[in-house]
Amino acid sequence: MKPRVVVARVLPPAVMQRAQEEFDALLPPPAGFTLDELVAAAASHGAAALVVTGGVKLDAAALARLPETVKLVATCSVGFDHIDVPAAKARGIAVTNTPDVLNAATADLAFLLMLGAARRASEYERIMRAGWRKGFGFAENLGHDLTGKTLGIFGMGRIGRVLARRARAFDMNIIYHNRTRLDPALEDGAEYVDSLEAMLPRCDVLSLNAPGGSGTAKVMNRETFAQMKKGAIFVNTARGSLVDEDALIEALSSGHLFAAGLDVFASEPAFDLRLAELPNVFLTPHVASATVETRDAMGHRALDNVAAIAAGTAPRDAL
Ligand code: 8YV
Repeated sequence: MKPRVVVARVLPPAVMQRAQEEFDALLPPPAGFTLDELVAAAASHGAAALVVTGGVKLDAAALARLPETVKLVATCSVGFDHIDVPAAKARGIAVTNTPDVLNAATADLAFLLMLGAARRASEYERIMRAGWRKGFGFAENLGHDLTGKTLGIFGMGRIGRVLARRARAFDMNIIYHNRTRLDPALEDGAEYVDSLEAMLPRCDVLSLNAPGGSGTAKVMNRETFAQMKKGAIFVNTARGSLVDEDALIEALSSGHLFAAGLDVFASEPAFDLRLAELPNVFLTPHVASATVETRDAMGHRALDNVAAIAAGTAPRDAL
């Protein structure tokens, strides 16, 4: 008998097809299942596994509503702050994520944000769309080079290291802070700084690449933004929870920060619209992994984890 699976959100076509072929899969409506619908679907289908995405919040209360048949929640995301993993485990539910396959896409988007912020992409785009008719003076409306600048990476994990590789090709100096120093063989010239506070005054560009959750909540706040150089650039493709957005808005409005590139927000999708009013912010709607290739790979990786559990073997990405 094929394992019973409920897919909570519409996944790329090839992934949906594989789910149908390999499992007894209940697929979602175009808008995805709401939490109530997901709970009901899991019960009526007798699901052993749920395949979810980052948009499906499974806190302890939600997990408690799942039927006892559910033994796995496979999320198509590297982050898992939307799932209460200890609560899941306490109920005998394993949780898996999809690391690695989105490193390149996420690092690419971080780089797009860095360039977009440094080169005033959002302002220039708006000028063009408004029908540019008045030329700029030679010294007007200038952006900044990335070449030769220092990039600080907070969270030198899999994505941070791929970002560092891209930054090296732009002749940037790389410094990083992590809970623990990397094996020097993996540093490839990046310099370890043993605290965020010590790293901040040295960054021309700061990129957040650390996971969300209580350990990193609002690490960027009034005090830490003040420790950044005047004129620095701030980039976030990690989680909005790492940032006190009031403090960020102040730092951008006062000119303390030159610009920011943001893909993630404290509240999504209803993000703080004051950010959209600032000219020096380059914004994207949480799309760092949103490429055809990467979303396919994420979906397949989640199904690999379901298949492993169904076969009675340890899934590659158990949390
Ligand atoms: C997703 C993400 O956009 O993987 C993550 O942690 O934040 C993103 O890749 C998303 O949540 C898709 O499920």
